Amino acid sequence: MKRTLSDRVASLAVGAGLLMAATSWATGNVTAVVTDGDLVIHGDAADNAFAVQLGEVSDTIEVAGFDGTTTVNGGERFTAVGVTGDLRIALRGGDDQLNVIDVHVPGSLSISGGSGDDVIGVDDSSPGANAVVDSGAGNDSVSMNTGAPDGTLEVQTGGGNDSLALDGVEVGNRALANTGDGNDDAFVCCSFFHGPTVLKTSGGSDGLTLVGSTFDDRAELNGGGGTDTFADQGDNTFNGPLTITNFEVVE
Ligand SMILES: [Ca+2]
Ligand SMILES: [Ca+2]
Ligand SMILES: [Ca+2]
Repeated sequence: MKRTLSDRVASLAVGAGLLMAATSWATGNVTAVVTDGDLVIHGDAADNAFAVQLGEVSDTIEVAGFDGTTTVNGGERFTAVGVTGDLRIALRGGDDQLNVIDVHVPGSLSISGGSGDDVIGVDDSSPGANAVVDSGAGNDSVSMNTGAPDGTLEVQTGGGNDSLALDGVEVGNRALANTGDGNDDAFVCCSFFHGPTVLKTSGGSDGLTLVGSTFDDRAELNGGGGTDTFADQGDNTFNGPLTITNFEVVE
């Protein structure tokens, strides 16, 4: 489901709130470089808060700290030109916040959160190839609203009590979402999975909520260990074989 303008304004208002909240803690320096057509971004061990977004000049991507506290290459921002391949981001240690907004690279998108409690949002951004997000250890929050329409999607939130939201994603090929150990919440809404898809919540007592989504190929929903709850909120379509296992409570 594409968000309406009013939804986007509302989420921007929420984002502005986060931005203000971030001023007290966001710190450190992020390095960003274009190498062989790939935009490669590394956080440091501090609590980084930054955005990667469509630049004001066409065919550019801008990397900027939320509030001037987290620096980029020692300054306020970095404008990447000549990105013809992948976008690769490693947040590394610290409690990081990353927003990827309106970025469309020809290659793949990969984000790793590393240790720390990370908040990762990928909005209105789709790679030409595959998308891989791994938020690592810590209590992370990952949200995506676009997916990988022509490729594969792999989202892992690792250990810790995580929250995962896939809202309006489209995946052209294979998809895997795995919230790992810990007591996690996964929410999948309004999405299209054209290839074989696995949604698993692994160890810990987790919740999986599914609504308004279409699975064109094989689908596996797996709660893993712990006492897990599957909430089918309706309007889901399974055009291939469906397996639901390890959910002790079905709502
Ligand atoms: Ca993490
Ligand atoms: Ca987890
Ligand atoms: Ca579980």
